[in-house]
Amino acid sequence: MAVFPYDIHATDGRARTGTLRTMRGDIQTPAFMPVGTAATVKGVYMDHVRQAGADIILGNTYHLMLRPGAERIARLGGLHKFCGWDGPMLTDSGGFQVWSLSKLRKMSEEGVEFRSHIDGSKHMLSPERSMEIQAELLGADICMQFDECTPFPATPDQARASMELSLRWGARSLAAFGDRPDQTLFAIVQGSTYADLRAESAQRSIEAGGYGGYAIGGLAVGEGHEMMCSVLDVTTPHLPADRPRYLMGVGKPIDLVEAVYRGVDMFDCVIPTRSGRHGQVWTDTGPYNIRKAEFAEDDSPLDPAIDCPASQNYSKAYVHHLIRSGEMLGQMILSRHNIAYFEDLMRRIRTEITSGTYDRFVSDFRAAWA
Ligand code: PRF
Repeated sequence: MAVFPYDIHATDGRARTGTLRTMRGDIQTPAFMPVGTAATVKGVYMDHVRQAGADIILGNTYHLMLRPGAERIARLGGLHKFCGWDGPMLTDSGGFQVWSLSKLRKMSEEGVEFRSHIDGSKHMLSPERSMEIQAELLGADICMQFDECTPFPATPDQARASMELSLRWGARSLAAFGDRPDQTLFAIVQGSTYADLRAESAQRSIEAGGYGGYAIGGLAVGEGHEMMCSVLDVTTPHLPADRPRYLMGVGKPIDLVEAVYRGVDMFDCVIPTRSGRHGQVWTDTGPYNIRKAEFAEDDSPLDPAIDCPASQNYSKAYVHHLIRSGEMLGQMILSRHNIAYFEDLMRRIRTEITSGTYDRFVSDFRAAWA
């Protein structure tokens, strides 16, 4: 398989900034990937996702295999053509979404049998089927190994058994992925909150050989911000310095700032679009809700500092009115603004690392957030 070139331009403490070069274009890191679960970044045109500064988006095996079906997307020319995003795309392998969304799961060494959360129909995911869907049928540029996201809390024995299963599924994912010169496969490090297991999971994934990057899974599952930071502290030092590191399903702006500080390069999260649909506006001091009465006659733009039409061209009063009226344009404006805010934050993070001033940026950000 391909191992995409990853040039690290600057480091500052453990933080790094670089460029991951895929066949469909470059990804500037640290990078935030908007989530396009159902072949759409909900409520935002792909042009606008790109304009907001996203280099890569994420798609989901689980949702797409159920609807419209992975084979159908393949017949229609693959996921990029289907949804109109011609840049790099990463797909998650499906296990985590089965675990969080479907009922009647049956886990075995082979994989997971489950019923669709949409119509109750029966399906199966295994490392082999997940690789077929991600690499062959959807055509993702970056595919994820099939894994089990260890629930929190887990005893050391439960965490080890789950980690061992993910390592076996990782080996099967590697074998099934095969020889794909234009696509790459990332490992997923598990091990719950245990430093020794995180180190072992990283080490054995590296020894398995050939992964193009390393994800950190099993976090943001209820352990809390402080614990997540402690787990990152004991995990990133065991990952290869020359490969991208991806913290799955994270997070709020403060989580991104703290994770970059600990050496993470890539993130994905539904927060900008999901919370936008509920009226939330993200800023450096945290989110606020535009529904609040105090914005009813506030004629100022959402955020004049963000270079995005949604942030600059509509007043808080107008978006307040749209959201209160249940108008879909309100949700679209906020989703677009929030993505632009997250992408702007990543740009600022990259600039600060390049300047060697990331420490200072982190202290200021923590103070403003608190
Ligand atoms: N594994 C996979 N996808 C994920 C996770 C994981 O552990 C998480 C954990 N927050 C989010 N998405 N495959």
